[in-house]
Amino acid sequence: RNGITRPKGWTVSWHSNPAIEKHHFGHSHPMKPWRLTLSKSLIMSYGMHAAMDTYESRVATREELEDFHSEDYLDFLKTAKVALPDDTEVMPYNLGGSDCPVFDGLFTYCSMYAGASIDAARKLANEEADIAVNWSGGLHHAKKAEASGFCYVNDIVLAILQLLRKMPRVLYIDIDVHHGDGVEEAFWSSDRVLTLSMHKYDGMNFFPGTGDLDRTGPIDEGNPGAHHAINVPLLDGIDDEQYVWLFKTIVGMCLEQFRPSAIVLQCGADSLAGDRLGRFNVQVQGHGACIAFCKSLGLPLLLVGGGGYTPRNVARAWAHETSIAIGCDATLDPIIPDHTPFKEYFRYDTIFPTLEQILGDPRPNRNSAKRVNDIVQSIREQLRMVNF
Ligand code: VJV
Ligand code: CA
Ligand code: ZN
Repeated sequence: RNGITRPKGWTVSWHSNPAIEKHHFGHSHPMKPWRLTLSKSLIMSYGMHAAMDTYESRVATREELEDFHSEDYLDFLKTAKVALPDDTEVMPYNLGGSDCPVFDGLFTYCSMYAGASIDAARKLANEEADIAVNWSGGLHHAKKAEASGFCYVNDIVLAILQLLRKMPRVLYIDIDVHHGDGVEEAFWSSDRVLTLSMHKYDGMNFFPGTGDLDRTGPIDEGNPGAHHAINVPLLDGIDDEQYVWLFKTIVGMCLEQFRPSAIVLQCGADSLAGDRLGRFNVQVQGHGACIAFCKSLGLPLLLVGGGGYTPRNVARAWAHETSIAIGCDATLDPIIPDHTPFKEYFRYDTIFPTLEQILGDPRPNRNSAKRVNDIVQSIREQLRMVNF
């Protein structure tokens, strides 16, 4: 044990349930809920659970889900049957394809990760926690009446709606390698939520194909949501230095102009180097520096998961980020504890498996210094139109 103790005057609430982790999207589907088991075992082998208030995730109620999703979509999601191999019938709501398959227990899976984000948001709204963590959430592509990109229910939108009951303004930040289109769309016409997503954007070639720099909100002037969508389109191979500089600079500007009452941070781990679907060269240190920066702002902070398709790297990042939330990152032994279940998963990369060392073929960085500066300049001008 690293002797991790509960920080004084500081509460982190941790929301999880093994029932979520046992679901399967199907053979060789990139989304693997057991990456949550791997993350949890790493967190617990460091003894970090002892420093948090731990809660078992529960299913969201029908009423809670209807805060965002349409009744007909929820009806279908609840009753959808796993297709037989010879069944070619297409399902509505973008369900049943290879990205969003219908699998055993789908509705329980969705309701539970949503229930966890809703509970986490309520802990913050009721001032019962300073940071609330739900690594099973962060499913940012789900729409009001449509599944999309491995996401069926948008727990982030539901959590933000909870926060808005008590707080005037919420800043949403999304460091998943994909564009946070579902959250952006849900609050497109609102001036109470500022959405900021950093993602790979390459015309229509990378999912979901939206999130260009000039998509800043509704274009009809007078719509309260105008200018309240911030998009940071990036190219392959961005490194820690550029990524963290962009993050701190842009989030800093958002804070000044928008003065949020709380921050919701989607910590998608597919922006890490070596991700099966991602294209960036961000390390555990850089990814974690974004979480540390948000914590340093002293606002109620909701951390949710998201993408992440190289499970051993996902577990490293989210264990490291849990330690940042608690404030024990500096004292954590970088060598992964010997008694970690599934230790084999961390053996492949290094001779001495460490928490922060991930394997990633260093991709050439296609982001020039000029490009990065131009992005900041453009967002600076956009934010001049945003006033709290
Ligand atoms: O690019 C797409 C859509 C297609 C149609 C479906 N085929 C399978 C892939 C191309 C246009 N979808 C993306 C969705 C990414 C979702 C990311 C979610 C998050 O991280 O942002 C938040 C949790 C995509 N990229 C890769 C795949 N789908 C993919 C899906 C598979 C697969 C391999 C790759 C589904 C099943 C199997 N292999 C067996
Ligand atoms: Ca993103
Ligand atoms: Zn993603």
